[in-house]
Amino acid sequence: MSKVLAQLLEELGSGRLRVVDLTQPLSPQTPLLPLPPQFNNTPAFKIWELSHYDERGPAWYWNGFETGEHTGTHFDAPIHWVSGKDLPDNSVDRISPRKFIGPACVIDISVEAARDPNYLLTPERIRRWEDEHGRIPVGAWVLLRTDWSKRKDPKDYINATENGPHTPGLTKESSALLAQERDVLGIGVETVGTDAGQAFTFDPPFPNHYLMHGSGKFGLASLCNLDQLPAAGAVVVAAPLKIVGGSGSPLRVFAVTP
Ligand code: 23J
Ligand code: MN
Repeated sequence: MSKVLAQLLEELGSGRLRVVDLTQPLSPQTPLLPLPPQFNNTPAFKIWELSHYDERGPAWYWNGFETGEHTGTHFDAPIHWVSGKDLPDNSVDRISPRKFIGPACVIDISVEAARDPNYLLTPERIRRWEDEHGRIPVGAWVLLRTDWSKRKDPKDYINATENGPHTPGLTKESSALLAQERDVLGIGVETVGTDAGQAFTFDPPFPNHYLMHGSGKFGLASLCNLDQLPAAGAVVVAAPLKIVGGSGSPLRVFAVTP
């Protein structure tokens, strides 16, 4: 075995490296992105029992399930957005598995988001992170820590008023910087989608989706446990289901961290 792989297993075994689950539970109660009512919305997760060691299957338990591609903790592929529709290898089944693993850069805006639920990450805030931790490397996952996943009541998590949801996100200048000048794998967030709650009112609408996916970058939504990661030094593994032509998929996301 290669020396690094042997050392990886050794350090996982000894506890010098830890695996942190960044995935929220997937159930019919999982909160959903509320799009304006003129649009189709993603369906809730559904699950039904096929047998439970009974007459329907005496020695086995299993379920069927049905879900939206963008329900719960999920991956966004470039084909999800009109700006990425003609890019090569833009659906989940065609993405190289090499891109399912990359270093994590965790930008903590939890203080700003607690003060202002509509807070948007600025390029200045990104540059401040880089002054402290070094330049965001090519192929990194930029994870936006907002502590939003600690809002356990779906009402507080979605945080909607009569004019729509109020949740933090990125300015379009930040999305452009990360996609075009840093060549990241993508952006991961704790909120229900990778755009801010009010982003349907922005120009262009949902600018993070528009800019990221237009540059062939990915998204991860509804992450948790970002508070257990260092600002730099962890590695994220995020491998979506191989749905043929799929625009995204629910998935298990984890980080390996010192
Ligand atoms: C469709 C339209 C707007 C948004 C989204 C999907 C998502 O957040 C998503 O899950 O990709 S904001
Ligand atoms: Mn999505």
